[in-house]
Amino acid sequence: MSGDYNVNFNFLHRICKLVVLLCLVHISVTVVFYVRSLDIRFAFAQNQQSPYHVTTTNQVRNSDAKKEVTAVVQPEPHPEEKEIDQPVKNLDKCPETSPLLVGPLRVEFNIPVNLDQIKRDNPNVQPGGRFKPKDCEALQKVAIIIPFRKRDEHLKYWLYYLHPILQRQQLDYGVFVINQDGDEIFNRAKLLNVGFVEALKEYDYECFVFSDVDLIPMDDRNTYKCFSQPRHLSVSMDKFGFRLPYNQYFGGVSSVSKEQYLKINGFPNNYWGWGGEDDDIYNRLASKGMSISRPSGEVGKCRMIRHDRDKQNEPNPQRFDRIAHTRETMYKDGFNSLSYKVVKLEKFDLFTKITVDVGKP
Ligand code: UDH
Ligand code: NGS
Repeated sequence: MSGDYNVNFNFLHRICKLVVLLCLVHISVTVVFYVRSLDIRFAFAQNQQSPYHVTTTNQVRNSDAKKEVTAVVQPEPHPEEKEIDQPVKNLDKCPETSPLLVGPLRVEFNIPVNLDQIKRDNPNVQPGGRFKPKDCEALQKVAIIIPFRKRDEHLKYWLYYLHPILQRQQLDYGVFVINQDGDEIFNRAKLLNVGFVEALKEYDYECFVFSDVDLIPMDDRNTYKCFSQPRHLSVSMDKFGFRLPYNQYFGGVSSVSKEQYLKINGFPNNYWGWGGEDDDIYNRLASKGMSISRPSGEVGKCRMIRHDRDKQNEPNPQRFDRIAHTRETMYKDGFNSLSYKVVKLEKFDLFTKITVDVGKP
């Protein structure tokens, strides 16, 4: 009987050991699977939170691969950022003639204009009066220089009409208003020299358009750019009955390339008061063998805002004597003898205003 009991006990003991072993195996397997599931859930949660795009979980787990992944991980761009992040597109050159031109324009000065409205109407004009086309590379970088003092009403009309025209002409341009400080006698040509120098400090301009503040083109085909010869743009002004007053006339609005300007040592600095400085510029160009290019009388039509003679800009009695000697004086009076002080530089929405002390006669 005791022998039977022993056999049964041993058998039971073995069965129990086997059950315990099986339990242990079961627990181990469960623990392993649980830990693995935790790992996967953790990795998934990390993936969800990260702004970075990680390729696979396997790569993250392998510590060597992890280094590699860190190196190749790239921020996923925000949908709206995508365009900005793109490398600068290789734009095609703008066509020789802009397809946006409309031709003859209605120009009048009895409508009210205000700067806020002009700004709203020209949302693509950047601070300082800068613009460049976004779909093509402009053919020229043009600085527009306006000699100025106390003509704010005229400037508003100029900005109102010219910004839309210049954008349609697909130019890469900036508008510089060169404001003569103080109440000394006015010096238009010296202000133009200052504009040339100051504009070049800001950007690699290759063409300079010099425009009186009161002249508005009546046709957007009169492109404010440079040509192989210096260009006279205001060729048929309303005040002259839409004709040239004389053949050598180079006043109002004209353009010269950087190269043409430097060839003539810029413009004279010693024409104080009204008249003759534009004739001196003409003489300089002619003496260097250049001729004047012009648009047709039809395309070159423009209107002048009527006004009284400005104070401190009376006709210069020395002008006739000076223009008789341009060829002798031009090498010592001009770009190479220019001196002035910048008093203030202001970047407005639609133009850059540079106030300068140009001295006195
Ligand atoms: N300018 C000013 N402020 C002045 C003087 C001139 O801003 O006090 C600028 C302005 O850009 C002007 C340009 O310089 O368009 C040329 O000025 P100007 O006086 O030589 O030429 P404009 O044709 O007047 O403007 C000429 C005299 C008009 C007398 C009219 C009498 N009815
Ligand atoms: C000439 C002036 C120019 C002037 C032009 C038009 O006589 O400076 O008239 O003037 N030359 C001389 O006086 C030597 S305007 O009618 O636009 O004021 O630009």
